Amino acid sequence: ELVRVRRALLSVSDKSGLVAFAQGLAAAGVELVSTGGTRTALEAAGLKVRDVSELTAFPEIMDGRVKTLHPGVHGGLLGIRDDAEHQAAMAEHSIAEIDLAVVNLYPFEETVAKGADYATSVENIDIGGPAMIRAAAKNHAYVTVVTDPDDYDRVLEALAANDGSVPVALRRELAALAFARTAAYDAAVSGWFAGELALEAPRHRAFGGRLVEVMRYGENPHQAAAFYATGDKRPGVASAQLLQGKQLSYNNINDTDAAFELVSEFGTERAACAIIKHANPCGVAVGDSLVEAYRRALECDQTSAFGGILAFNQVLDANTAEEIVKLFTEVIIAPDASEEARQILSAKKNLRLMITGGLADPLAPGLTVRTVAGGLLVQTRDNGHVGAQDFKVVTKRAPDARELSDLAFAFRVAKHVKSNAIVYARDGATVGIGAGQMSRVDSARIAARKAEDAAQVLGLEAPLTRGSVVASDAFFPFADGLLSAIEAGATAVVQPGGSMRDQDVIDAADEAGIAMVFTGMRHFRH
Ligand code: 93A
Repeated sequence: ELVRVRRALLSVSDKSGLVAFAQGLAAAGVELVSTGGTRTALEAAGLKVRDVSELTAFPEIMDGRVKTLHPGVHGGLLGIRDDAEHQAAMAEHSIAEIDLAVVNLYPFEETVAKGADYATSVENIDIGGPAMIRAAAKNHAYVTVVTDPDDYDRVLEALAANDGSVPVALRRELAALAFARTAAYDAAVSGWFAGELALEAPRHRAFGGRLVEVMRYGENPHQAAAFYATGDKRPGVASAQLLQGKQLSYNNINDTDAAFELVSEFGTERAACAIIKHANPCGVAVGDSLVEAYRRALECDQTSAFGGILAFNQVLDANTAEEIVKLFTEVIIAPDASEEARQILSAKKNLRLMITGGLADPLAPGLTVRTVAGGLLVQTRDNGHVGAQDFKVVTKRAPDARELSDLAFAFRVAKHVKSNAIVYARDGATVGIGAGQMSRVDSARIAARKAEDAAQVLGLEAPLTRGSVVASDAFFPFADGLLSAIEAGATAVVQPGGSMRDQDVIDAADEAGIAMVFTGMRHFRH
């Protein structure tokens, strides 16, 4: 089971930790073989290194596109050490055994992230590196493969403890890591292509990501968790910069994503704020200033907003920051924050402030993935968008201009509320949100109840649902949900339509004298 490491092939783009590792290998009596750039780095540190062309009897050609893709390398990595025929082939073709492959890849992900052009990105797709990594990993019964500088020390320790060998358990683990790395690499390449060519079908891309950080725990403390980046650098929680506060938790990342995707729906024309708890909004508003949007979003459900996530669609200013610090908030995400605002927020040590550099594009293509037992469910993201211009009036009364603008606002928010979603809105602010119920009428009742609670908190005589509009993420299957909304005081309704009983629902609306529009598009979100 123990194979003595006599020869190592080193070919790395990320040269961190390389010299110390190679020095350790040389001290353990391992012969070093390298490709051009790696060899230069090692020789500069005074190490004795053979060039890979000595194994291939072939020079690097085509600007390095072909440097290790040769039987002299791949035979040395793949040959079975105790197979007589393999050994004979190696002897016949003068193939030297390679016991250790130290390879990390052309920085494709980083190159793309820097905004490189198409040709440069393509040139950074490593071919020879993954081939070597996969060959060494396949032959892990004899060969050790290292793809991450973080593992260099472990390998040196293993060599020291095992008389110049790497135990099979570590070889197996490193092989597993190697395939995880090449899988993530190819997923990044396919994701880049899908983005460049606007290919939307799930079959156009593989799924994978690069491990960015391990979290202290997952959704609950007894669950382990990690964050993987897919390489997509569009503005959002994955690419955002954390300006202050400790690392985000699993739930924080999930909620912050929900918050930022929602607030990005409003573009930059008017200031907007979304407050999120448990991935659902508990208040959303637009306003003439960010602070006004924040205050109005907060009024929707101040009780739930405690310890929430705030998202803004414009540069966070001092006025808004002054208001925010009055309440306990977990995370703020915004395109940017002024110097003054940063100063004010810095007083709150545990508050996380994230800046994205821009807004997410709600119309952008892309895929969403979730796991089910034994599989992945993949779909194109919900980039569907209907505005007031798409609404079809189905009642005798048409909504007036104010109602129309609130209907568009409410339906946009409803898209980001877990189904069944009911959203009451008035003057560009949510006034009651019902989320995640198994029956639509329950969501309608809960939203109205929450508006009553809010009225009490604010000291109002009547809940703000009086004279509001209401949005439903999917059609009302019966008139009961609508009747509940009418009872709460809604004067206009937006819903997709398409129920067998649409006519019952339209009749109920007409009878109450309210206006109703159909969108023809639903926004389930689970
Ligand atoms: O261009 S390649 O796809 N063709 C190859 O034959 C090849 N062999 C190693 N890229 C290849 N590599 C990569 O070169 C390695 O994966 C590593 O990232 C890099 C190391 O090159 P250098 O030692 O010249 O810096």
